[in-house]
Amino acid sequence: MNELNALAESARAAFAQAVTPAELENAKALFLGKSGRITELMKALAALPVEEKKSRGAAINLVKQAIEAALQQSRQALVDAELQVQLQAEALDVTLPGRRRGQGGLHPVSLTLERIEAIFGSMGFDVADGPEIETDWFNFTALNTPQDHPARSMHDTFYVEGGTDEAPHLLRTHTSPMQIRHAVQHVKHHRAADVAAGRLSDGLFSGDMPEIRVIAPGRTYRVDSDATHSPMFHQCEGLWVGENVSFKDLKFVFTDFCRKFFESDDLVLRFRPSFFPFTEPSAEIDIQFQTGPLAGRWLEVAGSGQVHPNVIRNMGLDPERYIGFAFGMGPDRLTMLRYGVSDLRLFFDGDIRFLSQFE
Ligand code: 2NL
Repeated sequence: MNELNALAESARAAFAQAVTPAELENAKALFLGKSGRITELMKALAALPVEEKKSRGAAINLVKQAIEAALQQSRQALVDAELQVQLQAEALDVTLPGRRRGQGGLHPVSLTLERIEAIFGSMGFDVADGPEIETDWFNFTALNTPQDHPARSMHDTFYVEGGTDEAPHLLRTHTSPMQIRHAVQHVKHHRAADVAAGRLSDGLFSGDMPEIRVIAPGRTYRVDSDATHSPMFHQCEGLWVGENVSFKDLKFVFTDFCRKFFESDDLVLRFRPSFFPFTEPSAEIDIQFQTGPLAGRWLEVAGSGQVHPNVIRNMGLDPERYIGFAFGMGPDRLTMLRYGVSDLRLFFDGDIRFLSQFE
């Protein structure tokens, strides 16, 4: 290798060592600068004879071009390396799954209420609605509850501001007030038709009217809080009033409901004598599964009874003509039975890990 080739080689090596553009430009100065090696070689030409000057000059030019090409290559390499570093730093992993918007869902107790409404809806029941803050007339008096009944005490019922001593306001302790309101409206509506037709009636209504068939689902409140009681809980009551409505209708309707709700055709019912101020006679309803994890045990699911004549009167109806039955159940408990949940409080803690397991 002659000295010119060696010079080109050492320039390439110096350029390749440069890590930054500044280092590269310093290396360039050593070879191509004003007092660099190439310039020195050019100056030395002056001392040579004419013939040698020509060939030597051409050879130096070739080396100079080779060094310039090497410099250009190294410059490009530094630019490429810098770009590579930047791309690495700003890299996006486009294969990461996107962040989905959370999908909401119905609360398990709401799912139960929807099922109850659908099943009773298929049997011709309307769905009543009404206020959670009630007067004591709709919550207690209309339901034949004596003035001195313990349920009326501040120990059991949440009283709220806004009422009077004669008509206190409270958080409804059951869903019955919605049924009383519904029945009163129903009777008013059909009495108006009677009055318009010239059959004026005073006092209790004993004219013609379609049957009252209604369920009343919703939140209810009692002063009670432990592992199996929440101060806010749900109830769903049912009411069927007509001229020939009897316990056999109650048994048929409620059996059909339970078999549909629990999707169990061989489920059986048992009626046990009980007492409620608003029904006479009254009965607890127990169910028993024949198959599955709960088979063989009697489970209490509802209270029921024939609507008390005083309650029929408070709806504005004549109990000599109209009669019916009513029942009340706890959707919270029905939800626990259906899904095998053992702690009521899970429904009201609002823990999304629990709640998102339903549907
Ligand atoms: C229970 C008991 C019951 C009723 C609720 C009712 C409603 C009207 C008239 C008469 Cl408007 N009765 N409701 C009747 C018997 C029992 O519920 O233990 N519920 C969980």
